[in-house]
Amino acid sequence: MGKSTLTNALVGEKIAIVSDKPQTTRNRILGVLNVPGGQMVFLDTPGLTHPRGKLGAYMQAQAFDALDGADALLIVAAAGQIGPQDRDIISRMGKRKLPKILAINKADAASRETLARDLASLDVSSYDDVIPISALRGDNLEPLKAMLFARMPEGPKYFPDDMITDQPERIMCAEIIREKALQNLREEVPHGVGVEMQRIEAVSDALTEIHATVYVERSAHKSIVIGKRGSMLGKIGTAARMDIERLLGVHVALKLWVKVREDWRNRADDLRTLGYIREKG
Ligand SMILES: Nc1nc2c(ncn2[C@@H]2O[C@H](COP(=O)(O)OP(=O)(O)OP(=O)(O)O)[C@@H](O)[C@H]2O)c(=O)[nH]1
Ligand SMILES: [Mg+2]
Repeated sequence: MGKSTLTNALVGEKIAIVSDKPQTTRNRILGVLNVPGGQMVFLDTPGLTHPRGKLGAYMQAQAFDALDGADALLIVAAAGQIGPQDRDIISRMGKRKLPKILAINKADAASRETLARDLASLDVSSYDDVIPISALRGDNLEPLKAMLFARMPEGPKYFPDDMITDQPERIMCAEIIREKALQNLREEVPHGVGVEMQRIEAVSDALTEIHATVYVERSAHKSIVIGKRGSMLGKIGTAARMDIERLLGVHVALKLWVKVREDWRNRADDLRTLGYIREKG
């Protein structure tokens, strides 16, 4: 759909990881955008799909918890890829009593005809606005921001100007590693990847050492993640290190270990270790 790509584009910084694999986002990701005359806080969430297992239930809860107290709902669908499940969500969310905007994303990759067909086939009567956008190219994002801002109630400013997300650096580092795993691995392997930060240590002003463990669900997956003579882990590690260096602004020595935790996505203790803990409820 491009929810996280859109969140990053709206706040103007990379705060949410992105990949072409479904169910990339597992937590609610908060992003802050200051505009003339106000501030908007975006909550990027996992998709509203049907959950599987304990991690799936956690992800659903993250998405629904974010609805509580929201001032507006921005539903993102992908042009030319709107399936029965999307239609169901669009219609169910249409019943919510708050301002609702439907963004048809990936307009860059769809023809005018496809967009027109999508729009004609959807019941959007309960939505306040419908807008085609491209989160990737940035098309129509200014009008979208204006639409959202127009629906915002007046209230206190929640975050200081220099704060763009509430995620601690260690979580962002773990997410970057997971992103590189998602981007480089295939089939069912990436979905069973979890990253635990072991240690972040500034060894000097210019160098930080980071130790992290990559969890996988099966020993066969462990060999895939490590790759021939460590080639896959090296690729994931190098890509992650470069992004982490940009984030932290120092040189980073990144040490990755791979560990098998059978069925961790269904184990409460493992979910807790990896930071998948509900703050409420
Ligand atoms: N062509 C095109 N691709 C896009 C656009 N926005 C996102 N994508 C691609 O769509 C894929 C999914 O993007 P994400 O931002 O991770 O989507 P998401 O909705 O956050 O996905 P989950 O977190 O898994 O629910 C990535 O490969 C993006 O590069 C867009 O406007 N145009
Ligand atoms: Mg996402």
